[in-house]
Amino acid sequence: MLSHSKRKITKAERKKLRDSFERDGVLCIEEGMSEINEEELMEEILEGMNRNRVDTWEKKLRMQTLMQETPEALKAITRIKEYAELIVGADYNNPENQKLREFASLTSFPGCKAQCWHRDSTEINAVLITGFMNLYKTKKESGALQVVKGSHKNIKWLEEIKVENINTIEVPAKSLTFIDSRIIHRGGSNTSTCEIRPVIYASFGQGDLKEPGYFLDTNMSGKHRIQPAEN
Ligand SMILES: O=C(O)CCC(=O)C(=O)O
Ligand SMILES: [Fe+2]
Repeated sequence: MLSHSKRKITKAERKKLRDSFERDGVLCIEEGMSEINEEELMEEILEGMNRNRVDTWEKKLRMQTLMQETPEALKAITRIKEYAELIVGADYNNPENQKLREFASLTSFPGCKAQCWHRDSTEINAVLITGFMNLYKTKKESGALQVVKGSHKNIKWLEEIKVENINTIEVPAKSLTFIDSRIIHRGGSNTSTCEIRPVIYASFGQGDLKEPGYFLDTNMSGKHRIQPAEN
């Protein structure tokens, strides 16, 4: 895990981060979004539920909305972008792989079932990174993200998921977790009786992959991109 006080880092530290993201396909930055106001974002999620709920997964108790470019959301995108720029590899030097492709929210409520295990993209050379900001403290019981570390490197059609390889991303409020779109993962089940688990997420990368939903408000299309530092 990277601590958010580490945003200004040396070249060597950045290489270490990049190597670890390349190896694991996942990287957590605890409290990396600490200066973002989660109440403002929650307001925007609730407005989105009225405006444009998209419910792409289980129809019950897991809600997905498109995010709009409100001032707080813009701050959040900027922060996610800055961290992404630190950890992406050379594949993102291609301008076509730098654009914001998704900006949406997912909220699970008590009783929400786990998603099926999936990769957001099964294409071997897919270039797409997603940063999830957990608005609140997230425990396994509240439906934390679960990942199989390293699985982005070995894409097979049928795969056995071994319990010992599952990493459950339990994090403090306002943490940021990046995944490579090829990693096996799922939103977990919310077995709590009274906790919701809202996340907002932004994806940057290729826009022509087959599988991702590409949830992005049309107003934001083409407006944001990562600009990775020299590798
Ligand atoms: O809920 C999560 O953290 C993961 C969501 C996800 O993987 C998806 O919607 O594709
Ligand atoms: Fe996913």
